[in-house]
Amino acid sequence: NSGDSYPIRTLEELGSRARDVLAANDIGTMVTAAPNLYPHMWSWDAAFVATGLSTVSVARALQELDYLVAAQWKSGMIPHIVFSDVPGYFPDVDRWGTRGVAPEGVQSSGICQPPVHATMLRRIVERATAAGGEDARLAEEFTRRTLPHWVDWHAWLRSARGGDGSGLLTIYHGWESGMDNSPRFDGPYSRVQPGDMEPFVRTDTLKVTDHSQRPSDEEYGRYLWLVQQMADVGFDDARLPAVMSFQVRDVFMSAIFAAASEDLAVLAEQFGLPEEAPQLRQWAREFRDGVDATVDEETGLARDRDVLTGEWIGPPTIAGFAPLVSTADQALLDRQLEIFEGPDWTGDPRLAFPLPASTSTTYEGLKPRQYWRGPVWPVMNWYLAHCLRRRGDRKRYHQLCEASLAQLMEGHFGEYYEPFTGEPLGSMDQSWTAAVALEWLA
Ligand code: 2M8
Repeated sequence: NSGDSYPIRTLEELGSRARDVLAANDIGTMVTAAPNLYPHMWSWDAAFVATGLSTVSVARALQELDYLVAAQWKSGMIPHIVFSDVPGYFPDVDRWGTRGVAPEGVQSSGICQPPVHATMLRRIVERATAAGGEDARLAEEFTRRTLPHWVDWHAWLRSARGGDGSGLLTIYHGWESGMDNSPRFDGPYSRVQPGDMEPFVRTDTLKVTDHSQRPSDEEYGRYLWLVQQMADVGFDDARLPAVMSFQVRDVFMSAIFAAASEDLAVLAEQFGLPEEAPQLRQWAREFRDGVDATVDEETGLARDRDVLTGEWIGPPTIAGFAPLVSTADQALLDRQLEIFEGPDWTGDPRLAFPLPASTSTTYEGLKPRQYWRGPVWPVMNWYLAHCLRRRGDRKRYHQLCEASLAQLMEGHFGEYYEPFTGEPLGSMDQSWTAAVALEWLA
């Protein structure tokens, strides 16, 4: 897509380039997460991509969610990757070993990702309803038809991953959090000891040739070992707690679940499943409280918990702002916003743009070029801003919008950005970056 003039000069041009990126990554059945590095559908990427697409075509946006929902497992789990036939990504479906476990005809991974779907669907429905006509009709038809699937997805999360009374969801792989190598997981991963497994060759480092932007080989060994542990028990939810050597109560995913359960309750009331709403609202309350209870009095940030050691997880990462997504406690919200805008986060004067990095910029473990260890992620900026706007905070939405658009004008739709220089890193033409550019412009 790239065109030949960088940086982009006008917002119109930014929008048209973003649409080009999504069109170029559209292989018909799905919009792949990125053209080269990620030639498949990722669960939470697809939700963000759908909302971006809905600014162009509601029909195409719903098709994206439809394709994802068609891959739902019998248990209710929505898998984190739905594979296309494009080769070149590792681990592929064979390495996952999900054939025979995943539904007939579906090629998928065997883990999940953060449940942003209901929140994004609500956004699409609101946009389509405002537009009226055919868009409104399609959104209503889609929502009525797929609601039971989204409810099953939330019920699976609550029962298979969140039934221990903590009000937090447990993940069995860092990939489930979506923030793969965040320092949040260094402690839990340090206790994962890979045993005998098939050798493997990474493909990500063939594509992102500056390897310092990706996780290390040692980290990948642990990632693959966890896949092996799950495959050995046939991805049986009931057996995972006894075998997995990585188990973390993920605070950010839990906040997303709380917010999305509320959004799903609203959709259920509007589109023919009102009897599900009380249960969904109950889950929203339970997980909102679970998230609030993790906040460290001293730092004001929310924390994950290592299930296997019972320890709180300390590093100051963007996940610490989980209450911005879900809390109903005004004092907590105010404190979090003060930290968010303070010198350790968006108020750090060294930043290229006042946007939240994936770890605090004053954290000693900050790696400003490495994936989830420091770079700024455009998709996170928009998601957090969206959550603030939902609370009625238009001022902060507009501040984040202005900073994000300024960042994106460099024109590459990077997967992530160096916080101090604004250099695009990881994959270029990343779909969810283009999608949130369209949301900012909408
Ligand atoms: C990254 O994760 C995948 C594994 O799931 C990878 O590195 O191969 C993460 O940033 C994740 O959050 C994202 O959904 C995925 C696709 O963009 O890439």
